[in-house]
Amino acid sequence: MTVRTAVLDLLRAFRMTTIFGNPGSTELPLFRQFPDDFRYVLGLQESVVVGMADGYAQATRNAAFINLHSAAGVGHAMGNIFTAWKNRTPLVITAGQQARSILPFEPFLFSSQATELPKPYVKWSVEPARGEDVPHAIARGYYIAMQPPRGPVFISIPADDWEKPCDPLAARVVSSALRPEPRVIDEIGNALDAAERPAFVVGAAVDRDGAWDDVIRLAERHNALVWVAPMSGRCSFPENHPLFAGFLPPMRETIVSLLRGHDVVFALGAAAFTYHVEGFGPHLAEGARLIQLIDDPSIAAWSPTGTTAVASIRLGVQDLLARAAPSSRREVPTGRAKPQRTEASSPMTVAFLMQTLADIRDPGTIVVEEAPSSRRPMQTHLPIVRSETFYTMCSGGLGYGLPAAVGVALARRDRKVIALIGDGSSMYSIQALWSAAQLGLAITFVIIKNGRYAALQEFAPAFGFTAGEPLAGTGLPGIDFIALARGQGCDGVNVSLAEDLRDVLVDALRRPVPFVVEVDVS
Ligand SMILES: Cc1ncc(C[n+]2csc(CCOP(=O)(O)OP(=O)(O)O)c2C)c(N)n1
Ligand SMILES: [Mg+2]
Repeated sequence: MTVRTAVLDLLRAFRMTTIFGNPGSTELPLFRQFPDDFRYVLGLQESVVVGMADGYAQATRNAAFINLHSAAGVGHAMGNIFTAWKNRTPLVITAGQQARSILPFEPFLFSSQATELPKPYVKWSVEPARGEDVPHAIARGYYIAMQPPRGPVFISIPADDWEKPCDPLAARVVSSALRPEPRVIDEIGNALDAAERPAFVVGAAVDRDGAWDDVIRLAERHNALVWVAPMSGRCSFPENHPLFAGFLPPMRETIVSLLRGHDVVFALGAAAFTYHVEGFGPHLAEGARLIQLIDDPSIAAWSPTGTTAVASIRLGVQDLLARAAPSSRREVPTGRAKPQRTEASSPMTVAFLMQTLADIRDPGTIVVEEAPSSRRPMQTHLPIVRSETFYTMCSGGLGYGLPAAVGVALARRDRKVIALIGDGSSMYSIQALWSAAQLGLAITFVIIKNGRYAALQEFAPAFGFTAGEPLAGTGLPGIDFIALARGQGCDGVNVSLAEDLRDVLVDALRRPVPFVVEVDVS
């Protein structure tokens, strides 16, 4: 047995027979006699590779295996490694290194401090001391990546290691979902029972942990309004439920005001809170008490206030449900008002685009979004109503959504995937269209073309710009997304008239292959 055959056996045992990568010389030895039961998914830039793997890992609920090229490949990948870290996506990232015997001579395309390069955005990083230790490093990396809170790990592998003889290594069962302490569950449960007007704030970890149904039951038991935590990467509560209240923005004062009147705020699988702009004063209105259930000890440690249980969200909520139901039922609070229908206009609004999508999509359709200024109208007009049907990034780093949609679609060939991507966002990793075309995935890419970085322009007043003051570096004229798509084997069509939109989208969603719909919006 060689390191290569031992690693391939381990990957089989871990159900990681899809390798996302972009190869270079130092990685080639892994692919000698590449076995038939493995599949190599090529991304034409390393940010695409990691974005696809992230979507795939989230949709399969298992770590994805990545192979990058030495320092240069890890460098290109770094933005989406940061995103995987924030998304808490389990990834086993390997990268080639030059052969050990020439490392003293600073060889071409080596990585001088390979394990330092991806830090601090990996949970663990190693270059094994001996070639024969590589299988153990990959197994250990897999278990670490899968331990909550999940995340990426990094293993640097010198090129000559793959042929080294070594012993086989059997996969193990490592169970790491933790139950909360009963004492703390009692404290949280008592606070919920005694609350007059409780609110839940749900974050991505709820859906990630498979706690969707349990959280609905808990919210219904307590008649609690349910808010979405700022910058959630997944949907964790049906957005058409009567208890659904809406989305909290990443702004301290606004959160305080939106949650005013609630005496107990229960953050589930969510930081309390993620801020994007400077804010001052209390984090919650006076008299309100924060309680939190989170799988991330680091978030638990920086929470400014309240009682926190660090545990599996699913097991924690099940423990709360196992308590006796509160004797007196509160009145049912009023959730978010139904949005007003919006009218067709010329040019078309993003709200009209989202409303049209909501009218025609099947509720089981998966939406992957990266369209910063379109997010508000999407949240209003395109409700997500089922578990595991919405993905965006928790990091804010653009260049994730387009490849993530490809990874999600690869994992879920049973589903239609709609990628809602801003014109600016799509250009960070446009090569993902090529992978989608090669893989024949049924993705509808809706490119929201406003010709600019609108989110930055909308943000400018917060930094002292006056209305209408020009903002450097935010115009995006002259990009033809249909040409870019066709050049990569993917067909597409432009829509500029509101009256054409519905038919174009219906046709795109019926296609069994990827298709780009470039929508001109105001
Ligand atoms: C990697 C990275 N670079 C830059 C930014 C800053 N940024 C935030 S929103 C935005 C504009 C995105 O443009 P587009 O996708 O067209 O969406 P729009 O704002 O027009 O809705 C930019 C550049 C970022 N978040 N991530
Ligand atoms: Mg734009």
